[in-house]
Amino acid sequence: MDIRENLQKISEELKQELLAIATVQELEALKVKVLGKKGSLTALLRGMGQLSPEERPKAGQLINETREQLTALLDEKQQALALKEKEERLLKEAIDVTEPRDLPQIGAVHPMQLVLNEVLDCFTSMGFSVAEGPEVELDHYNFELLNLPKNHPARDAQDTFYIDDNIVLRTHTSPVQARTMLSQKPPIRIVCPGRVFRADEMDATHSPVFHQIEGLVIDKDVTMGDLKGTLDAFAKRLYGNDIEVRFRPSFFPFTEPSAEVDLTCFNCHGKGCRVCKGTGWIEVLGCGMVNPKVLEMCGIDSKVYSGFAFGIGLERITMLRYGIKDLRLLFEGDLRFLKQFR
Ligand code: 2NM
Repeated sequence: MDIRENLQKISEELKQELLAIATVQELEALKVKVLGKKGSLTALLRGMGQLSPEERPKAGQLINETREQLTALLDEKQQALALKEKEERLLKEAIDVTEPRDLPQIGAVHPMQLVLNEVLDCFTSMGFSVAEGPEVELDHYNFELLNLPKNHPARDAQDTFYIDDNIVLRTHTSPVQARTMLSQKPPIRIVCPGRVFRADEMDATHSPVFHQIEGLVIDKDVTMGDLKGTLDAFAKRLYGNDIEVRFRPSFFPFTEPSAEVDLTCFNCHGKGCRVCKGTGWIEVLGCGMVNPKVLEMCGIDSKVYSGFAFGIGLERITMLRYGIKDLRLLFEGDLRFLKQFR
């Protein structure tokens, strides 16, 4: 057969087959079939050996021209296919940015933080500063300096988390006050908020981790009257002017005399109900005049200076403030609970 006819035939066939090709792989196979080592066009090139020397240049030229044309056609198709495949892939991978999704849950300031902020505002506006200290504390500061001698029941391993013989998790924030008395000269007016630890079971009213705000005032001529006035102002600021404050005699090793302070029940306003166990009162804090022994151990001359101190349970006053009946709600971080304080 004439070379020209052969080339024509190969050309036509390729063009025909190109129309049916839909993927890059199919195209690759076609390319091999025509232009590859064993391809039809390559076979023509090989067959040139049988032509006469005069015919050869012309035939070679024709074959190469066809080869270039076919390569161009294949390349064109290759590009069209690549574009099509890319478009399909992009379409498949497309993200619908208008699709609704689960939004991250947004929390709220914790009710204890809200109450703490109010308490700190209250005391700083009366001239107190805020002092903080370590949660892991030496026995010396947590107990010894506070007139809690070695055999006192509050030091019992049942209540205290011991790290070793000399180191405990603080059971109150009073060691911050002991440290302050040792490092500062009177007058002293501080409140000490913080986390404290007691080896308790967790229930509706107890937790092994809880929070206190303790206060300390040391100056010349500080009296029980100053203590009562300060705590009265605190109670009214937090719970309103209608609240009544009751001082009951009590005992603490670090204060003498000592008192416990009750507020009228938020639930029944003094009539007596389940929340206040029928008494009409809820206990919120302990206080007293700082024991002269404590002043002396902390380097303060008890003949010149006197002072008062108090300890408030933050969980308790938060529950009172918002009518929360179970302590555990304050620790669980349940957003359904927290969102109510936004
Ligand atoms: C309370 C009750 C009564 C108190 C005493 C002291 C210190 F360090 F000055 F001696 N700080 N806190 C105190 C007094 C704490 O908590 C119920």
